[in-house]
Amino acid sequence: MNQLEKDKKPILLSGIQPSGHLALGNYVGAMRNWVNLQQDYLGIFIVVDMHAITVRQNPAELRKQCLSFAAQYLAAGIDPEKNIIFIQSHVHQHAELAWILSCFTYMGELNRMTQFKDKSQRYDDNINAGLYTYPALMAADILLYQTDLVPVGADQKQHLELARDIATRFNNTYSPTFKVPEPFIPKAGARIMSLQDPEKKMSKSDTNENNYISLLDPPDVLKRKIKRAVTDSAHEISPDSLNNSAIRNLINIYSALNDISAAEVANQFAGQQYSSFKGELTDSVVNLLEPFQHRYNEIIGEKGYLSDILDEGARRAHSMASRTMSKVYRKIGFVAPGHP
Ligand code: ATP
Ligand code: LTN
Repeated sequence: MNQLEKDKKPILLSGIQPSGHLALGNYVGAMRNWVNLQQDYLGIFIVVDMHAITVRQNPAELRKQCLSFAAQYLAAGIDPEKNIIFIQSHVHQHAELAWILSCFTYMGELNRMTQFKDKSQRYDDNINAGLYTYPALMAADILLYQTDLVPVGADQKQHLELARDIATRFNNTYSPTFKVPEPFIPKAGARIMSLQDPEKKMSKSDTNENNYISLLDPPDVLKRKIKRAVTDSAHEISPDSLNNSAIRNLINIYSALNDISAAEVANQFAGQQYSSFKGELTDSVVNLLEPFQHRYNEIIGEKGYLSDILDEGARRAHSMASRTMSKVYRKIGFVAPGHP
């Protein structure tokens, strides 16, 4: 192994759909870990617009959100000098590998995906084939770059396991081609629940804005949303609060933001009124989001800066992806262009 290979960092890859508004669940479940892990990995962070169109999007809004999400990746602390950030549709190999991998994915496997079941209930007027084959595109995103680690929230575990199965199946059919990636699911904050309905996950494209905290909500809106978050009929925090899904969720958010366990939070605030705990929680959220929003406003105001980063990201991603694609095409028996 030469020095260059020894210096090569392992690859970390993740993506978020530019649908709705980036929410606190996305931050603690995914983005925060991207930032923490970037020292030891080469990070590849994608704005997955091709995934977003599995649900109908307004074109002008989608265009705007793609850039806004990329700016929020940077505002969260992703270093564009050390990582690769780009928009999925700028790198054509994602669509190409997705097709190949869909031929290595069984319908029985896709039928078991809970995200497909949930989204086909939520969008029952548009249960399209893309929504169904979505996991093959996600596997392509990951496998194109010989990814080592994929930091995501708990809801993506099933998709990741399928990506591993697809990679293993392809490797066993031909010969080792794809690295089989490992998931990274955080201990705290992997599944933040809705503020109004703690039985369902906080989702950034929820039609009720009171269900989620947007990373771009101004402090008065954050305060109002937390104040209105559902609780139970008790009035104060106790160790028993962890048995109630609504309070447990608020405790989990506080725990994730302050790096202390949920049990410690329940002990620390035992005897305090819900309203006073909510005040502390609001402070934690504002402390996180104020500097974040400040950085975001600077970045989004400088359009040239952002597009240079995204162009450079797509260029580097394209070159890495084309290496994997030529291996894949050769292994499956496609004739190379120019060699009839
Ligand atoms: P949508 O509502 O638009 O379908 P979403 O909020 O579920 O979106 P995704 O784009 O599907 O967001 O997810 C982006 C990342 O955020 C993924 O890694 C996902 O696991 C994580 N994530 C999403 N929601 C939560 C949540 N409530 N708690 C923790 N992590 C989450
Ligand atoms: N399916 C993911 C988003 C996603 C992703 C990825 C995450 C698309 N491609 C690759 C990690 C790696 C979701 O959160 N809905």
